[in-house]
Amino acid sequence: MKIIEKKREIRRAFRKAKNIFIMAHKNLDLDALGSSLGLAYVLNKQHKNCFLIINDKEHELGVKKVLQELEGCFHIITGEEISKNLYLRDKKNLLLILDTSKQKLLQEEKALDYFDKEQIIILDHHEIGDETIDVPLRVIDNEISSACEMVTNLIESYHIELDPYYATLLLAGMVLDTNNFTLKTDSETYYSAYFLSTMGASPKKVQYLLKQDIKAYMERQKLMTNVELIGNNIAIAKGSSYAIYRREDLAKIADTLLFFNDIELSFVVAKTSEKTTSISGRSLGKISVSSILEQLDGGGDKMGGATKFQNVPISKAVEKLKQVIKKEGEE
Ligand SMILES: [Mn+2]
Repeated sequence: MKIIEKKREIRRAFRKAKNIFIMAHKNLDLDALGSSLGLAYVLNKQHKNCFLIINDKEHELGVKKVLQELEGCFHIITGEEISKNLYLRDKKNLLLILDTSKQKLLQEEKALDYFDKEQIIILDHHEIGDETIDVPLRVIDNEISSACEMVTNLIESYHIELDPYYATLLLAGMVLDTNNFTLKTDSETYYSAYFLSTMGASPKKVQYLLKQDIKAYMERQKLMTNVELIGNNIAIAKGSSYAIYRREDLAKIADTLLFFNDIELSFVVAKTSEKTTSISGRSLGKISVSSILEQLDGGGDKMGGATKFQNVPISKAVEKLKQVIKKEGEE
């Protein structure tokens, strides 16, 4: 379902609410943050009290830059502070969930307790799963590039002048999730980018926000040098047992592997802590990542997913993964 089909209901819910809580997934990225701030900007203009729920203690580089630049501009609270910021009369609270639909991925899993189902709206571009939160008003469109594109569509329907800074943030989220307009990009994605550009979005600033740390890049490159191919379409990158990576980095490497000719499915197996071996998977869509990783106690959707093991060496994790891939291939 497309967001435009639900825009009336969504806007009506916004109109009725006084205090609006906005929350995205754990480990904020620029799509989660950009869509949250883009909406908060518009809702503030409609004289709503917006609260951004952020529990993350650490942020990736781009998110850190934005939060620093906007310090004091938004009301950011932790999950624990929800209750004291609720509007006390007439059910005028609203919870907006962006860029995920799964409870255990939320910044604050307990946030749902404070709201009736009718007071929760979900806007997400990942696939529906068993753990998807069931509320009457949700738009889960996994054809669209990003949460930022969804929010851009909604903002466009308001016919308001968007501040160039927020247009830039929304564009950054789209650039991130489409990997520079190479994945999940169609004419509507370009149209949204065009719209943001007319609002003053700056590609140069987007580039600045998405700039990576050279050391982290070098670490990732090391992982790219140890890649095993299964058939000609599945790539598995393996970390060395003494290097510890961030989970986001594994996902980024898996993304990068999909850029190579013939590769349809990619996995990265590496340590994410002394005792944890993690696997991150990505797919172009033909073979489902979740159907493989679920057999290894992980989760995700068709396009991407992850799992982790405690006290399992990398070689053993790779072996388990290969067994499941083989089994799936035979079916
Ligand atoms: Mn996203």
